[in-house]
Amino acid sequence: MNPSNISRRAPRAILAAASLLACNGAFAHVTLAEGSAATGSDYVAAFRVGHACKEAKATTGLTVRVPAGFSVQKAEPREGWTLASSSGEISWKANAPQNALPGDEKAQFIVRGKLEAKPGPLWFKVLQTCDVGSADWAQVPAGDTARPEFPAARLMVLAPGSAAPVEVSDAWVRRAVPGQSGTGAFMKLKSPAATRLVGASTPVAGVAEVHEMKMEGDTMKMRALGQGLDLPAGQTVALTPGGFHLMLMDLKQPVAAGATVPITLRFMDAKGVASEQTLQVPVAVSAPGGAAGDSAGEHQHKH
Ligand SMILES: [Cu+2]
Repeated sequence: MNPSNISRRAPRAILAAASLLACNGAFAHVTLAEGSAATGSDYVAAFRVGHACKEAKATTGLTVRVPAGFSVQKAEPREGWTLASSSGEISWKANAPQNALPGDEKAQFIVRGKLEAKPGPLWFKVLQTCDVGSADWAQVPAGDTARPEFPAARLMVLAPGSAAPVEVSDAWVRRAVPGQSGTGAFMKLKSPAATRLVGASTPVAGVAEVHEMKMEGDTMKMRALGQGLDLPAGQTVALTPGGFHLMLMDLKQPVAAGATVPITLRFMDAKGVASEQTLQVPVAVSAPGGAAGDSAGEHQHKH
């Protein structure tokens, strides 16, 4: 393994750990700290355990069923736990109740190996055993929107040199009436690997920028994010009216409700790999699904 890879990974692991503190439902699952990696690369599978099984007080064991396409080089032992590996399985088991992982503590169980799978999702099924009961994180979602109760841990395997695609959902552009010079685009972004939204473009506007809207005293102020917007691995970042947003300025044509606007997002990941994704974004008067509170101000652009 290239040592520079290790040092680059470390800060991200810390970031991931920090984001665990802002605990949300997603971390109830067993997930991989680094959600994407290139085929042919050395990969550190760090399984994050964020809580005990339902109604249990502590995690007492973890068994990872290693999928084809990942060849294990080394599993990291855990103090006070017994590490065992057999063909296709790696398990850690607490030697005594006092070595178990308390439900309110988070830990990572680490397996190093080489990724040989073809690009696409690779699923690691993980059995978590507890003082009471167990949870088998082994369900493979049927589609992109499926949310099984016990999902397996997902690794997005990438072609070498390519960036992990960012998941975009609930995207919309606020309609602009004729004569209006600017409007905003909003969406949710979730990247499997740490990346940054560094820019955007669209044929309907002369300029598209990543903006932040913030209260300063009692005035709402907007500013362009020159460094772009951070997308921490696996975390949903929402672009909303009143928060981060894409500002479309110097509109070339009316942006009418019901129309669709192509928007190209530009990303730069933590390894410096640039990528683009083009979306077809519907135009609406307000957030689809009727999210309240965004009718204040037709998104006038004042700095
Ligand atoms: Cu703005």
